[in-house]
Amino acid sequence: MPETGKFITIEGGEGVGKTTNIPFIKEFLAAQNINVVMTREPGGTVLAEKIRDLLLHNPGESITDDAELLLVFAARSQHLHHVIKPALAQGRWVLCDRFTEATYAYQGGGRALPVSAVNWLENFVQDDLRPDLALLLDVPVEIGMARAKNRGGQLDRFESERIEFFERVRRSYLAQAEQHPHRIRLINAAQPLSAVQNDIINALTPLLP
Ligand code: Z5A
Repeated sequence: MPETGKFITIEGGEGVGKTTNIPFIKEFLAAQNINVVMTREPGGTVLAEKIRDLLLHNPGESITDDAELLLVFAARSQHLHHVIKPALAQGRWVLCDRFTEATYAYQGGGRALPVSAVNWLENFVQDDLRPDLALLLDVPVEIGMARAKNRGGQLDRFESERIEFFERVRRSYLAQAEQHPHRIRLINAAQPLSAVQNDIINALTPLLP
């Protein structure tokens, strides 16, 4: 039986640099002969991408916070079953743009839903599967928002939230990193990109074969 692959996620609030750093991580791992399955949440399967579209763009009626939480986990269940678990079982590595740490941050922190509900759904949908490593890119909210704004384009349902929402998201992420330091690596993403990428390499290196 092949060895199980590693499950790496990249997390953080608005404009922290996830999209910027994902190709860098892929290339770094490829240079170590590690072929990575790249995916994202919400999304990663046909149905989960449809759910993403509903969540990010106004579907024609307001979405309750509870429905938002349940939709996120419905998409995650599809994603785990069709993409993540099969890849890991084949010994492949998976690099996922956001995962359940984002649910704690956005639905638990941002929307102020009970963390116990997120935790129950996490156990129900994932059993004991957790990322081997979550790279948490962190910048003060104002910096992230300014970066995202400079990038241009239309704001989605989440990006249209007020600054207090993103402050709660950030607080939740930082609290999670403190609670699970063995699997959530906090990276100061306000540094120049080369320093951020150096920290990413340092976080990934202990997992290399
Ligand atoms: N969501 C949820 O609510 N619950 C969940 O469980 C999950 C998700 C899984 C998906 O958005 C939304 O779903 C997300 C939460 C919700 N909503 N929000 N917000 P997403 O993940 O697809 O996209 P995003 O969060 O909106 O990411 P982003 O705004 O695209 O940011 P980013 O990818 O982290 O940033 P970037 O595009 O790489 O960088 C932004 C700019 O900064 C860009 O111009 C870069 O060139 C620049 N940059 C990057 N790094 C640096 C450094 N180090 N210095 C200077 N400039 C930099």
